[in-house]
Amino acid sequence: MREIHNIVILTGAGISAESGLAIFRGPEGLWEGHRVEDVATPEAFARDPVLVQRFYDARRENLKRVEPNAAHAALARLDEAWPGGLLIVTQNVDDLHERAGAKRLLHMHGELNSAWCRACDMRMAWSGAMGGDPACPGCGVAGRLRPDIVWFGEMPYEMERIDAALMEADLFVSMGTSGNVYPAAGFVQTARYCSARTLEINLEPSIGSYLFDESRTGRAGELVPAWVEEVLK
Ligand code: BV8
Repeated sequence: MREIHNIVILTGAGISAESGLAIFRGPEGLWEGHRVEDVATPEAFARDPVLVQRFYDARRENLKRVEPNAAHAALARLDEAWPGGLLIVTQNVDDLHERAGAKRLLHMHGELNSAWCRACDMRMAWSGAMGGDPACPGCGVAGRLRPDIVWFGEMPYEMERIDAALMEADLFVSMGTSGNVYPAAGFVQTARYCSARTLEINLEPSIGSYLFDESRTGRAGELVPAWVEEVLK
């Protein structure tokens, strides 16, 4: 068994499900209320910015009513205690990983609590509503703020840093993600190509489950703390 020094963890909506946040697919899924292309594409924003701002304002507001769960807490513990390399790459735009204390973390699809001014290109922390065309705190221009979120057709954030970590990884772990959305769904391939061990923890086998050396099915709130205890033993 190859010595494990560098770990890369990919998380998706499933890790926040037990905190009460909707996942994307399935009957109660986020997208069910809206067609993806109606709320999460630059074209949708150009076509109907009021609808898109309302969609994200509602999620930003809802985020204040939920708390991190045992899976977020376990990964924060791992981050605190793991002496080797660790990078938590989340597809989630919620702030539950950092509220649980995780530091070695990046949001490849952006963050709900961040605004991006299209006039001055500044990104800034934002916790209120963005609908109603507020002025940018930086340049003062009104109506040019958009959610700092990576929409479909847009380039995910920090892909170089992610690729570099995958190249160095001894272990790649995917948690709470269905493996539908690229380039995130392709990370397991890159990790395998770099001969890292690969583990999936998910409520059900994901689309790419066959690509993992090991697949554990169950709730993240139970399986992730157990896995972290194993690793830190
Ligand atoms: C891009 C922000 C160019 C918005 C998001 C290759 C092939 C086919 C298509 C493409 C391709 N390459 C690119 C595309 C197009 C597209 C894409 O992938 N389309 C899909 C739909 C086919 N990708 C893009 O447009 C990306 N940009 O490609 O740019 C490029 C190319 C190469 C390299 C660089 C750039 C941009 C995609 C990002 C879009 N933005 N989010 C917002 O949040 O509002 S994506 C969004 O959907 C999430 O961030 C996440 O990524 C995805 C949802 O997936 P999951 O998180 O996995 O959630 P899901 O509900 O699907 O699954 C939850 C899982 O949890 C389930 O399996 C369930 O069983 C499990 N679960 C539930 N409860 C629990 C649990 N597990 C454990 N415990 C529980 N309790």
